[in-house]
Amino acid sequence: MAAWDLLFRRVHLATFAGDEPYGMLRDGALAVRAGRIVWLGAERDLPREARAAQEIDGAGRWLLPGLIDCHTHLVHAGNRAQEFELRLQGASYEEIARAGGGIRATVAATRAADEEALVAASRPRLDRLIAEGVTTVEIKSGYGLELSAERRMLRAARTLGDTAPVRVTTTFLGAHALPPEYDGRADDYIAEVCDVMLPALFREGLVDAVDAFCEHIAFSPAQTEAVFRAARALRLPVRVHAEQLSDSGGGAALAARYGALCADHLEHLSDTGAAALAAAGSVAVLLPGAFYFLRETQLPPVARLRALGVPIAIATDCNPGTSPLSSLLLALNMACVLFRLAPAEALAGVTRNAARALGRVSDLGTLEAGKLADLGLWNVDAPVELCYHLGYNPLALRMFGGQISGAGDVAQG
Ligand code: DI6
Ligand code: FE
Repeated sequence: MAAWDLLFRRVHLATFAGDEPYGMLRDGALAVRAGRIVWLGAERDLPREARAAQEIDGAGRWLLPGLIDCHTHLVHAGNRAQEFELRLQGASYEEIARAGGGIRATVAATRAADEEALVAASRPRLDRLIAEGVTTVEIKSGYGLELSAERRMLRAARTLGDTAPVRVTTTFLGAHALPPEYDGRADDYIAEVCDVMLPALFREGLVDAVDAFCEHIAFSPAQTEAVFRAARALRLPVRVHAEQLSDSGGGAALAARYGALCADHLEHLSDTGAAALAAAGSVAVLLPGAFYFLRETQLPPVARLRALGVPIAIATDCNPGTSPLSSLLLALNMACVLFRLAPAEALAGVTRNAARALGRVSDLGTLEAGKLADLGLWNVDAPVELCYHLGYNPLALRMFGGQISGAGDVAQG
């Protein structure tokens, strides 16, 4: 048999494949060749002739799929700490947005930054995710709101992915907010998004998916649908920010009609909306960081989503206005404590279901032979500990595409 590149021995596996919540396989082993998982199973079933160029003794640690943060606005300039202070004095997020702060403040800072500055400002956030075992990150545009600035954001996202051990998928979110120069002309801006910005950025290879913010402070269902039609014409998958602040637009159901990969936020999702997601097979991406930071009280309908079999993913929503969060581990904890997800559900939400939300489930998100060898080895007695600790990162070793990229105190032979 061909020699393996690397073999993990004496590990417990949480595969997130199959029906059992964690997909646990105790006393296991996992082999990697040419950047992919080629064998996994109980260690006692290792083929007698198994040979590997390198062996790692896991010493009873837990091996999980690399974590996936499937919703971020990680590329941006500046921060909005002053707005945080105002909100603590009583101003609401919507009031600040209506007064020209909010997203527009970050748009001004982002427009003023060149590509290099965007990369430099964003890299520490990405590094913090990587340090927690994240191997795939979705990054949206949406703070440029004009062709050249949206391009800089997406190019910065690609550069980050090309220069760090992480897969970056990009999402064009031109329909995030109305830029000030289009005040009172939202339909004209949407036409620019659909007819000029999206086709140009797509041709430049900068767009993997298309998103829109469907909300009374952002874009209407009709405007959102125009964006989806433009995406469909380019055969790009769509996703949506919907039912975050209100159940105003039925954005999730609309996205479902366009076969959306996922619908995100969803605190105010109606039963009809949930049923539409179920019928379309779309993932519900829940963002507990934004819920927490906005002191939202309306909980997303987790029980309903569960009952309908809608896959649930969890992400940081890393952004300067509503979720200045660059810890996916903390998002896991919040998903359990605030949204009452079971730890196995939360973890499936940053592995298997997050991969599905990115349309990458054939390659990523579970430990299965044939998938890419993006893995995390964790210094824990059980996977639930990834959700349990606050402010503690038990990552022992991280593997990206078969390469070890960040090792702690793990013995390597
Ligand atoms: N929903 C959010 O939570 C972020 N964007 C969105 O559509 C907020 C973005 C910001 O406030 O900068
Ligand atoms: Fe978001």
